[in-house]
Amino acid sequence: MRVLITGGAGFIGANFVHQTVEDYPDAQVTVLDKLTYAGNPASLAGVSDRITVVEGDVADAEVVDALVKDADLVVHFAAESHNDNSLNDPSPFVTTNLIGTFTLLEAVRRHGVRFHHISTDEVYGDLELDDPAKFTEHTPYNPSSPYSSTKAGSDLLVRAWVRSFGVAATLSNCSNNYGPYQHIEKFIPRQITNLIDGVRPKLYGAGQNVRDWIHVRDHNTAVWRIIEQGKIGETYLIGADGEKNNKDVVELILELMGRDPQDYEHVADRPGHDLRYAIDNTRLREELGWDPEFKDFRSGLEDTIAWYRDNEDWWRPQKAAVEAKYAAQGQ
Ligand code: NAD
Ligand code: TDX
Repeated sequence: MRVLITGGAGFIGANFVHQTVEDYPDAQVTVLDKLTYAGNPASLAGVSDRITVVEGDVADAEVVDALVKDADLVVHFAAESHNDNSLNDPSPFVTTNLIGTFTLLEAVRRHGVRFHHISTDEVYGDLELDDPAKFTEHTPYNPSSPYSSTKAGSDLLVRAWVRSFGVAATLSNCSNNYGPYQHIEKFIPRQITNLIDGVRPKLYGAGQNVRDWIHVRDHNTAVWRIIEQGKIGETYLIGADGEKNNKDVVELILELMGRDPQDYEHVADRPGHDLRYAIDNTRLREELGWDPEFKDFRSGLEDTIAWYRDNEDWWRPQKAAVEAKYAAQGQ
């Protein structure tokens, strides 16, 4: 099986590459990645002799066509992924998330290649804090940010290419991931690395916003399950019942790192900040029999803290620039 993994040098993609090499020893893995600020070849160092890495843009039709032609399966992770960046400059979000997905869809259509599209629960907008509801596969799309709206648009392109052109695609929309190799601009690794540096964690607004945390390894086992057993044209929601508000997460990180749980600061809130995400994973569990491995957030977080402590070489080169950018916007 020849697998083309787009965005394989990013957080979830790199973890997916590691898991694929481990669990599918016969797979021939090619990574297509533009190596933007978020792509780090060091995340693939341990498997570099087992994979081929091509530096290129998913919106470049020529590069994409040549790689898709030689693949049996495309797993599409590549995206601009950070909400805060999308508020500062939406342009690369439109190009990568919309044009990039369109370019891949045209190539898999031409060459009859199986496609799996990786997306986010943010396409559904947000829920009220006191609403017992969760997102399901039938929740109407209602994205809030330039990031989530371009992801929503990319999902709709995939659905249309399935219906109109018979492309063999599945889709998955996952909740917030945590784990190794996550860029330090993101909430959890930002606070862990701040604490390693003796800096207080930064909570946007009052910290009441709720995210539904899942370990990246569980996201990726679900993706493989959908690729192998999912129905073509269908969407599966991926989540592991991990709802927590940001304040509780910061307090837990502080506690696990041996600090006073109240020793954090409130900073400027994100404009348009989604209140709450929550995934109903019934379909994935009941139809595909998937079950997460990391059921205890506390121990998953402990492992993640240990990873950032042990891998300072991986994140240190980016820390000063990330914090300077946040400081300039009062965050
Ligand atoms: P990331 O920002 O860590 O990685 C993105 C990768 O894509 C990087 O390696 C980057 O270099 C690459 N890339 C960006 N633009 C490209 C382009 N034009 N051509 C080729 N490569 C390009 O993102 P992530 O957190 O690993 O997210 C991966 C996917 O999962 C995204 O599609 C995202 O929407 C989705 N997702 C993420 C989460 C989460 O919690 N992080 C949750 C649900 C869904
Ligand atoms: O310093 C911070 N302080 C803070 O309170 C940062 C960076 C974030 N936050 C808050 C904002 C969110 O409520 O923490 C929460 C999580 O923030 P992010 O890590 O930026 O994630 P989020 O915006 O929820 O989006 C993430 O999950 C869904 C990924 O970045 C997306 O790619 C994915 O689709």
